Amino acid sequence: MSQSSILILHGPNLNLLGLREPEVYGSITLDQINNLLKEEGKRLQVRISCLQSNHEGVLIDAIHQARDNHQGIIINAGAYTHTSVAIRDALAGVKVPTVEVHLSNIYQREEFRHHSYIAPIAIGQISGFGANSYLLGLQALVRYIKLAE
Ligand code: CA2
Repeated sequence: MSQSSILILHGPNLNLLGLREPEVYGSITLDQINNLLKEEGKRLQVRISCLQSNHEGVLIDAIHQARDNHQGIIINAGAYTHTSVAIRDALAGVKVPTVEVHLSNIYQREEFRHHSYIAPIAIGQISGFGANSYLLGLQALVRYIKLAE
């Protein structure tokens, strides 16, 4: 059987990781996180594709394309987590199993970050473990996909 393919989506401002506000989001860069995910992908025998965008429509187009090209999605939608019905609708529409991840623990932060439009349509959410949130999310997603096969 051919390898599953996982799409990693990073939302707005995550390109600044490691370059600004290290006290909130740590010193790791987005490239470093993507490299860790690719290494973990090799170990788990899945293909990893990574995309960061500051534009809601670009993220939505990538979600639509995932329907035919990927078996799972890991998404850190950044601030769109708390605002975007459109990203939620796209994820719900394509029905590709999705794990929502956050570097910070969104429930320990401002009240407006406590609500996620994505959480109700995701298979699960991992929040607060820094870059490890992505790796834990990937492990959980791959296990979910393999159990469903
Ligand atoms: O904790 C997370 O992963 C967040 O998704 C990060 C978002 C925030 O809006 C969410 O509430 C929680 C913000 C990403 C912005 O990343 C930056 C990195 C460095 C400098 C400035 C912003």
